[in-house]
Amino acid sequence: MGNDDNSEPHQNKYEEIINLLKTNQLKNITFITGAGISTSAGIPDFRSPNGLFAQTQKKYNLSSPVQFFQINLFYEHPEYFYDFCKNVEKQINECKPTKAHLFQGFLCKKGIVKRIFTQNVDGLEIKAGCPRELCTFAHGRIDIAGCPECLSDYDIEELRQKIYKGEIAYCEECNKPIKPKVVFYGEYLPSSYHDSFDDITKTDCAFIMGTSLAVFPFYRLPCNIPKDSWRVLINLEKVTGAIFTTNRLDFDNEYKKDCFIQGYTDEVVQKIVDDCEWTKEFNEYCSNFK
Ligand code: CNA
Repeated sequence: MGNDDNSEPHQNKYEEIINLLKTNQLKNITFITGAGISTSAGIPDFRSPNGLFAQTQKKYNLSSPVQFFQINLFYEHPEYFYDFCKNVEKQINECKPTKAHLFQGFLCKKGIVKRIFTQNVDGLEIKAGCPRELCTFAHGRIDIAGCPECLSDYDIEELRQKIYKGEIAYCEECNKPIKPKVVFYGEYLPSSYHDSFDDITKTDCAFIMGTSLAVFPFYRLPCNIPKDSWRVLINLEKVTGAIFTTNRLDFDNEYKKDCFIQGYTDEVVQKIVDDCEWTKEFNEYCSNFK
């Protein structure tokens, strides 16, 4: 774990957050997460050099990296995504939660989590013991299925069988191809995202972990956190999200409660746990999910 800004104000901010956690002064924590928290479980992210964008663009000879996840391409060539699912869906279902997921579950158990907003579709939050009602899967889930056009539900087991047989499932209502309910570019976010959005304005500390904050409208979430609340980014690189908005992340301003901790999410959350002197308690929590 390192930091490209080792200045005193930065270290002071980190120590203040640890002190607030240790003394139970943060009671409405929000998590804002992305694919980076699941890479150590074996699930590639989108934008890293060996991520899914690079893999799919090459395999399907696409003109742009995001094209594979465009809804129009899916309607034209559902077989591409079915082929992709055949390879990754089973693998994702067998993955275990990472330390970053378990940290979220651990804080939920402490009763200090307001909400978990994730862009991830792997559902590892649930496997880490985070209560379903606290989780907002902003980009859907891979383990439920439906029609992207009329939104009617479809049995995921039936879809899995079709995928493995190399057949396409079509909606009985509108004849569009069925897919797992993961949100593609060009699709609306689930209503649960809008229903829980207000929780972001009630957070006293947000941990933003493993995301490039590049996907609209999710990247706006940090901007809606109250100005007197903490925003802690734990990521391999510094990102600031939405460009044309007010209240952007600004780690270099010593007067703002924005703190960047550069590193692998699993290592950083372990350091936070250790610095809070929660190590034994956290290990006990994690041992339930081996
Ligand atoms: P992204 O754009 O690929 O960004 C990932 C970010 O995490 C980058 O800044 C990386 O540097 C960083 N990162 C990678 N590994 C680590 C690590 N171990 N520790 C710390 N930082 C790390 O992915 P986003 O989530 O920002 O983009 C949103 C997309 C990705 C959503 O639509 C997701 O549905 C989609 N996605 C989800 C999964 C999943 O469910 N696990 C996997 C791949 C893509």
